[in-house]
Amino acid sequence: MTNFEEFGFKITVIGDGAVGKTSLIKKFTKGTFEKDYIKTIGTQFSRFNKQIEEAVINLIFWDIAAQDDFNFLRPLFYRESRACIIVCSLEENELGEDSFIHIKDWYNELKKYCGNIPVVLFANKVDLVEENDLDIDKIQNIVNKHNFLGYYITSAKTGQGVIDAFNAIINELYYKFKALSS
Ligand code: G3D
Ligand code: MG
Repeated sequence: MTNFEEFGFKITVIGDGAVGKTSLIKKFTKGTFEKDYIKTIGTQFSRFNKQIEEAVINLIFWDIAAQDDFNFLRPLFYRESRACIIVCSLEENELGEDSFIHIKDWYNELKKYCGNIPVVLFANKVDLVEENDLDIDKIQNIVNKHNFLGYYITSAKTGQGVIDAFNAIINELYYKFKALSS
């Protein structure tokens, strides 16, 4: 009989409103997940299980609703996060541009509550832009500046890049904690 090892990871998903956080999580979990929206604390969480090698990974994604009313609950939102996904939107309008400028603010908040946990950047809504015209240097520079693990170009609408992006951060956590536990 195989002895399955179990890991549980909380991953927080942050970024400006309407960049696609909830849509990305839905796309990755194929909508088959258990979903709870906690209106009172402005947070949605989604559970998802995945098997890697001989291990079962229990994931819980905490998806911030970014309402300022809930600032006092930020410590609860961030508590015990093992990794973080910061989402911005590539769309060429104020929402997209602001979401890029605010990456540093989200990152600073994360650091305040979680210290140095692994962070990946998802640049979402690529379906709304001409991919060949993307300023990749601008994205790479912010990744280098903050020491993010990397960036992924995604579309929650078409699914482009979504599975690979989530799997990258999950694999990173799995191999890190597997090494620690053996
Ligand atoms: P949030 O959780 O970050 O606030 P949502 O963002 O997931 O609620 O998405 C906000 C809006 O953007 C939604 O539109 C959603 O369908 C859309 N969206 C999310 N990801 C993508 C994407 O990759 N491409 C495109 N074209 N749209 C996307 P509505 O109209 O439902 O509010
Ligand atoms: Mg949302």
